[in-house]
Amino acid sequence: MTVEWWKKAVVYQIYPRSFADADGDGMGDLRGIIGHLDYLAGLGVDVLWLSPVYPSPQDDNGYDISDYQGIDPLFGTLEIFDELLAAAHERGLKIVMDLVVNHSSDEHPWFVESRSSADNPKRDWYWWRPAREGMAPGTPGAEPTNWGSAFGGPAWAYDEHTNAYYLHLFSPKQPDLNWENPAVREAVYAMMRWWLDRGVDGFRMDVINMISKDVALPDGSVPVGRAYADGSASYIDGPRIHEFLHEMYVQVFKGRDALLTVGEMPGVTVEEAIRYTDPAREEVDMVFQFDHVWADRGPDPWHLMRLQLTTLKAIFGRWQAGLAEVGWNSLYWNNHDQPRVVSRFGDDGRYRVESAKMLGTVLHLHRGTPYVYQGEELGMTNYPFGTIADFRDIEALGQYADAVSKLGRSPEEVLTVLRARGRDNARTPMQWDSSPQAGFTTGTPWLAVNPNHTEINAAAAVADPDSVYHHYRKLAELRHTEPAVVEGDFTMLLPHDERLYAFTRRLGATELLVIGNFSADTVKAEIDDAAAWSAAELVLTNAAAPSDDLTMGPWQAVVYRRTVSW
Ligand code: TEU
Repeated sequence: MTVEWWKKAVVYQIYPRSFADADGDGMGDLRGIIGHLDYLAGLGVDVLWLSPVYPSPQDDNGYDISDYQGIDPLFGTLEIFDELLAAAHERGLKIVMDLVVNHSSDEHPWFVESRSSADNPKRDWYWWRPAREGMAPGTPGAEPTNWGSAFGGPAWAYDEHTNAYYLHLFSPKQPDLNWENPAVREAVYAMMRWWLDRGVDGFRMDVINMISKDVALPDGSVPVGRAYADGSASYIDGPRIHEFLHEMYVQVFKGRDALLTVGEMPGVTVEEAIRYTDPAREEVDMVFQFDHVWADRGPDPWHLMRLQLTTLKAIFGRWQAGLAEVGWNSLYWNNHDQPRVVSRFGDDGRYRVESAKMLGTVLHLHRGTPYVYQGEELGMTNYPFGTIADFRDIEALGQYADAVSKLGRSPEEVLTVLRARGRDNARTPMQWDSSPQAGFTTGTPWLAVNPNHTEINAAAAVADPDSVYHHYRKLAELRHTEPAVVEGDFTMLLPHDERLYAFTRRLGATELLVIGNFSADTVKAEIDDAAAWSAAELVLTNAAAPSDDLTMGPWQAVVYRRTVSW
């Protein structure tokens, strides 16, 4: 049986506005990416996923698209995009686009038409509903359901012009498209084919498990720490989701080779993921699940909770076992919505380099396709945010407003959580060198550069053979050269250990042992066969070889390989 190419691949996510600015306007752009393709090829990754570069009012940094078939002038032009695609392909790098079709921008011509009158042919392309029965339209509580939006406030916006509400699970500038309408689906598929014909290599599909809604739109209940109800039971893995994704596969992907599709799916369960990624069902290649990035989220969103390593292991163990026979995992610590992993699960002080390498090792040695988010390969850290004025993210600002103004939470308790978990941590400019704006821009960056760029930057990392960058390069190389990393089965060891993360991978006669120390303590790995393992080939580590009883130093990671005959 042939192994699909994307099982052997490492994907690198670029958040274009924060990657590299070639024209000095303080915002990253396509020419900035072109200028750093050799850096990416040097890292040994196979695929670049670009966060949205389409025309957009930038209410949610491009996840609000007003033209699906163009490039925002902030980033360049379609001609420059074609140049980027060709230059990437020349270096053996594929390009995957972000597909944001749960919602469009309210400035997209489809929505402009839809809101223009109640009998416009595009009216039904979005979710329009009258006010709640017996309530005056436009008054608080008159929304058709009690759902909150992800970015604070209600999930419905009142439009005086036609005296009706439209649904927006995210910002009011991101109205949800109505996938029940076949014309919407056809328009989306045609747009996707247009990009594939242009030469792009696949799609990362934004909140794609939310496109099918329960048309009854029932109310939800209000969670702790939130001002509005959670409606997600009506739109996560909704009634027609598998039908829609299979239809998309048939209409867009069937018969085309060498593509990659990954569905971003907040709240997806293992059971649903098996259906989404079973090749026989023809839906998507893999999904982004959220369980592990929600593992340090307590019942109250405004109380920080520390990660329990046993919880994290139970989550990954469940996903590894669940998709062992059918389907495929994607693996990630970071993306543009998550805080920096070295600050979150590692130690961004004394053991920054060691813990960044350990986290990379543990993740990349799981079964699944690993994703690296820009700067993760440098061990970039969270930003030292001060007040709410330092944040730009619509989510941070909206949730802060709800928590402080509507729920009376103290600004300081909310800020404590936003500083640790806020999305802007991921979005500070890429740190290329130690110069004043980190080599990101010659102008004023749209979001402040982390002051630690004088120490943490790509130029320094590439020059230092012991850097996090070179460790990530070795992880990509190991995936390309060792089939057991790609295809080996997965066995979790030491599930109850709160400091060590250990597992084996096995393919035929090859067995790998991976151990990561999630602490600054020196800890002995109490596994069967420790003496034999420590005599095996040490393929990769971030420190000196452990002693012959597998005693792991602070934040140490090891990968051993041996040949077994039973
Ligand atoms: O994110 C989906 C999503 O669920 C986010 O709300 C995420 O869980 C949250 O921000 C974590 O704090 C996708 C995109 O990745 C995100 O950037 C967009 O804002 C969102 O969809 C709407 O398009």
